[in-house]
Amino acid sequence: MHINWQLHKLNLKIVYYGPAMSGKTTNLEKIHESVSPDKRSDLISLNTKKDRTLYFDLLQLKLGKIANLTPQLNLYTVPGQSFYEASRKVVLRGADGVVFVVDSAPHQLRNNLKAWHQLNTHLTELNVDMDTFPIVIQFNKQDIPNAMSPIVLQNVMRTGKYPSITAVAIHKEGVFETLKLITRNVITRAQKQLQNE
Ligand SMILES: Nc1nc2c(ncn2[C@@H]2O[C@H](COP(=O)(O)OP(=O)(O)OP(=O)(O)O)[C@@H](O)[C@H]2O)c(=O)[nH]1
Ligand SMILES: [Mg+2]
Repeated sequence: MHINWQLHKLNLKIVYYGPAMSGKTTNLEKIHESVSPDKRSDLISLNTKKDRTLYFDLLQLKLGKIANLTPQLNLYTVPGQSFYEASRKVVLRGADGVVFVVDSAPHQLRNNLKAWHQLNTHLTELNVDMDTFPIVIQFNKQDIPNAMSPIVLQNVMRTGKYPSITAVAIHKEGVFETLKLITRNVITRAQKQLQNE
């Protein structure tokens, strides 16, 4: 959270994290498509030739005022491919909340688990208290044949203490539900922090 008191601006950062190809960039593309241009920035994507995220994507959204401040949401994605671990950690720095995008394909389970454990490690290293930090789990790609059910994924990945949404991001299903939930949790936490200042 960063406040510019002169401009009355509250900057909040939400990071979409998860294994390669789980649909993180697709979430931002769908939000970008659906929000009117006066309330959002362009979608900035730094991609490889094959459309894989190279460093991050960024989309900024304007929200209505809270406590005389105009909040701006900065939505980032991390690159999921395993060799970009250092970039993921840089993008996570300063996050106010995380959406963990799960790929529900059974053969991706190992990659989901690896990414989830890595997120936990990075947040711990960044001194984030995982008990109070806003995290939403998105069980994406529920449309594919043999998709693992959210309940099974939740049990295997032990994500049960965090709220979750099922999604088919390519069809926009669950994309805004996820965004609303993480935004609500991030704003609630920011308001508490502002009251304590
Ligand atoms: N069937 C299906 N495909 C999806 C869904 N969401 C995303 N995809 C597809 O999965 C592929 C990868 O999506 P991206 O959004 O680029 O994935 P990413 O998580 O950003 O990948 P990295 O940038 O490499 O980490 C694309 O071909 C998407 O169209 C979904 O809900 N169902
Ligand atoms: Mg991507």
